[in-house]
Amino acid sequence: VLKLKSCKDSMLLYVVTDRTWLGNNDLATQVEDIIKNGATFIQLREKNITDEEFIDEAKKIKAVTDKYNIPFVINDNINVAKIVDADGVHIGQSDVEAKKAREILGSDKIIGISAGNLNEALAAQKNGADYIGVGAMFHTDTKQNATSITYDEICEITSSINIPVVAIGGINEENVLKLKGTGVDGIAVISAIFASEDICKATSNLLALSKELIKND
Ligand code: TZP
Ligand code: MG
Repeated sequence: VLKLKSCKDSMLLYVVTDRTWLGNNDLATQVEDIIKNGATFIQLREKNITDEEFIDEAKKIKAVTDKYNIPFVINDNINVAKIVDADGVHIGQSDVEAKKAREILGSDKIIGISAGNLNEALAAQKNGADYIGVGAMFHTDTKQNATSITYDEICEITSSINIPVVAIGGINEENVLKLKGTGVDGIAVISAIFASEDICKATSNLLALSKELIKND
C-alpha cells in the first residue's frame, strides 16, 4: 500500500477516535463508516487502556485504514505505533519524545505534534514534525485543560511554518467556516462526528465544509 508521507492533502478531514459515545457499537466499524463518508486521516486516541488492549484495537483499525489507503497514526504511544506498524504517531510538545519517535519509527513514518502557540509550532517543525495540530480553536468539552488559540495566532502560525497545519478543538458544522482565511490545511474533529446521531452524515457534511474552508485560501 502506498501512503505518501507528505500528508498535506490528508489533513482535509482528520478524524480522532473516541469511545465516549460508542455504546454497543464497534469502533472499527464506525471508523470504516467514517472513512467511506470522507475522512482523510485517522488517529487512534485511547486513554486509560493497557498497551495490550491498545495494540489489539490498533490492529483492528489499521486493517480498515489499510483497506482504504488512509493514513493512520497512534496518539501518544510510540511503542504501540511501532508494534502495529502504524503510519505514525501523534505526540505532544516534548523534544525528547519527538527525537525518540523518529529514532524508533524511522524517517518514513509520520510524526504529528500538537502546538498551542507560535513558539510551539516553530519548535515542532524544528523537532522534525511532518504536520502539526493546532488548537483549541473553539471551546471543547472533549479535552480537559485544552488551551485556546486566537484567529490571529493561527494565521501567524500557518504563515510562519512550511509543514501542514490541521486545526483542532471544538470544530463543528456551525463554526468550521469561521476558520476561513487562516491558511490551515484542514480540520481535526472528535465530537462533531462521534457524538453525532448520524456519524456518516456528520462526516460527509464536514468534508464538504472543509473543502469549502480551504478553497482559495
Ligand atoms: N486536542 C486539542 S483540543 C482536542 C484535542 C485532542 C479535543 C478535540 O475534540 P473535539 O470534540 O473535536 O472538540
Ligand atoms: Mg497527547
